[in-house]
Amino acid sequence: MAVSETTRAPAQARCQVWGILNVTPDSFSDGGLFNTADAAITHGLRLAEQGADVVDVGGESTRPGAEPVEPGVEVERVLPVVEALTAAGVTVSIDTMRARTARAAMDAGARIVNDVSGGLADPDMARIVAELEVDFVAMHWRAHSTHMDKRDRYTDVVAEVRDELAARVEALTSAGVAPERLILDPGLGFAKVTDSNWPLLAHMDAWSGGHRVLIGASRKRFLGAVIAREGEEAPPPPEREHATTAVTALASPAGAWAVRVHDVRAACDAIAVASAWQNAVAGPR
Ligand code: PMM
Repeated sequence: MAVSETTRAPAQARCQVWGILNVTPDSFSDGGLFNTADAAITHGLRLAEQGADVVDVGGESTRPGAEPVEPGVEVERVLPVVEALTAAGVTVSIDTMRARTARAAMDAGARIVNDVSGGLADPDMARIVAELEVDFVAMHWRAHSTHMDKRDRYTDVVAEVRDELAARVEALTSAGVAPERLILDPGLGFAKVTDSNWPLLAHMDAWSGGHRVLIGASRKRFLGAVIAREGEEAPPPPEREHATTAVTALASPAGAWAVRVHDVRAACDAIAVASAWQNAVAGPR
């Protein structure tokens, strides 16, 4: 099935906010901060209190150059966190490329699978997601983190991402995943170092095929590159927060269904401002 033939995403009141929770020693922005189950649970609860609709729990870094972790280590890192957050009523997604981790997280109460490889990295993923009957984030992905930067080669990035995502939609729906369960993500920063990211943000409708869209721009390199002062190094990830919030304010009225961010409060504020603006455009003068 071509992406454009799929069910249009249901309308929603406002763009969702997904809070990032990496239970890892080495993620690019929050690596090492929430490396114990207790610290991660405390932070996950804080993200929910701040307004996160979903807390996205990951146990393996996907930053450029990151080496994979042992599957057992990933499961050990995430399971106690997923259990505690879901027991507290938080909606959890599991950020994993492994079907085994996805299933274990679902058994522990998670409700959504977020796979940065869109089901490419693990041949069992599509079947497991079809069996589980859960929402699935299919991100655009070309290679593992160790060598993805070399795959930032496009003639027409929007058309190529559209076609490569359409191939994932085809494979996933053929395996039994319902099209309305799919959330597409352009994979900002994944095989896209700097300039390749912007056309994907500017032309969401051209590659989404009417599916819900998740945007994960938070604190990434391409934002550092645009805000760098002349003659200076790009600011480090925590100093890319204002740029992230600007992306949220623009992505929400452009039709993003959700943003995946480190600073939930900032994203909620940006979405509230964008919504008030949009309502005033539609309302009386
Ligand atoms: N980016 C990272 C990890 N997981 N998942 C989705 N769906 N989209 C993304 O852009 C994305 C992701 C990068 O690492 P981080 O967890 O440190 O932000």
